[in-house]
Amino acid sequence: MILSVDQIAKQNLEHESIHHDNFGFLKEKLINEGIDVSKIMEQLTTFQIAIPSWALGTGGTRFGRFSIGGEPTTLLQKIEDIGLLHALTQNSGAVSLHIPWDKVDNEREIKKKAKSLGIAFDAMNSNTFQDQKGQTYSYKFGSLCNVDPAIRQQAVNHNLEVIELGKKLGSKSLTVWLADGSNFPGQNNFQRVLKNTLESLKQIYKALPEDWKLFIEYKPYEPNFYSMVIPDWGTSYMLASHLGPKAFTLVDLGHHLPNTNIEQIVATLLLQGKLGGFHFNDSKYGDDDLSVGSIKPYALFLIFNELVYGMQENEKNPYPAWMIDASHNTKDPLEDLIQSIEAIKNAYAKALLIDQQELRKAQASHDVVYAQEILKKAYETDVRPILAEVRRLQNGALNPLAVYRKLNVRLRLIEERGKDTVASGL
Ligand SMILES: [Mn+2]
Repeated sequence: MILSVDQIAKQNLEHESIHHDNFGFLKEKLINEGIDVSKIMEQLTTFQIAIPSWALGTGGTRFGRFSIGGEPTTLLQKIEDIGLLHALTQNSGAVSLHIPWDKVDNEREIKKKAKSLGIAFDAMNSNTFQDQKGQTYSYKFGSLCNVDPAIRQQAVNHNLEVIELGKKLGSKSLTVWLADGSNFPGQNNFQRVLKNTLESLKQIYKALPEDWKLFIEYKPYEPNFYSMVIPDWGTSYMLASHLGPKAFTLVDLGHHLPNTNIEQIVATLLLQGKLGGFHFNDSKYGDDDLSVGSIKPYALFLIFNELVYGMQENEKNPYPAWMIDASHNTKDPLEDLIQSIEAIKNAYAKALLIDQQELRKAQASHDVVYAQEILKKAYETDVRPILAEVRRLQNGALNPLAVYRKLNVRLRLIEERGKDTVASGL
């Protein structure tokens, strides 16, 4: 299924006059406050968020999985679904593949389909946290960290294959997330597994093309519950620093213990030029993979405040790679992704409204109250008319969720693909 520009434009007619009033009012108000609205709109236009191929089916838990119907079963169908999202939102023009969940046996066709829908290939994701059919060695006791060199080599080789595949597709980065760790004290020698991991990563790093980046993700617990080999940003940063200039830390919002000050981590990594990428989601307790902004929208805004500052000030930090990393059991995955994209842009747009100059002044004069008020003022501005206008100008939907529902997209996908299809992945 493909949504045409005309179909979306026709749906926009219904919302157009209210939108026109809302946007006009907000634009005038912001201009009166000295804000460069067109610059903000430019920044929002170029902002593209990658969609992981595994977010297009209903996510499973270890207790059960409830298919929504019409789920994409092939990579071509997954790219088509991202095409639907991109047509509506104009901000999801990239896909992040997961190997071996995504079967790429027809590269040419896949590249052609992606190109026709305006979709680029973002980071490749390797998987050494599961055993695959026919695999020689098991990752039950770790992959890149394993005490057995043959198991480590198998895991390294898998990553090298993923790089090769990514080269063919036009990807420029590899994300490594390791489930490696231990469940009980004494199971692992902490120093040895960390050293093994670094040595394995060095082999992977050596195979990276010149213009590629390696992203190292961290996570404090789960699936291992006593220790993880890369539990925090400090360990990831240390590994990335040892590897060299093409290696970076990747921050996944859900991979922190409750109440961690993620915005401070973001600031530190930016200062060091080592923030490579971002995985968006939200959580109440742990790695809950809830929709972005559904639980802690203010924290998301504060994170974007640091990102906006860092993207301006820290020239040696490359432009970060943005991706949504969430998986749901209860919502239509496409509706959920529309909500997530909107929440991310909402936080970004609000952060762009912050009066940085005034904030510096407040900080210099130790005016704590005023500093907080500056942030609050930006946060409490309803920026949705700006987001809608940016979409309209790019032929997207004024209200993506309303259009998705009005055109019965899910129903049409079920008619096309069947009720019982299950997307590959978790
Ligand atoms: Mn992640």
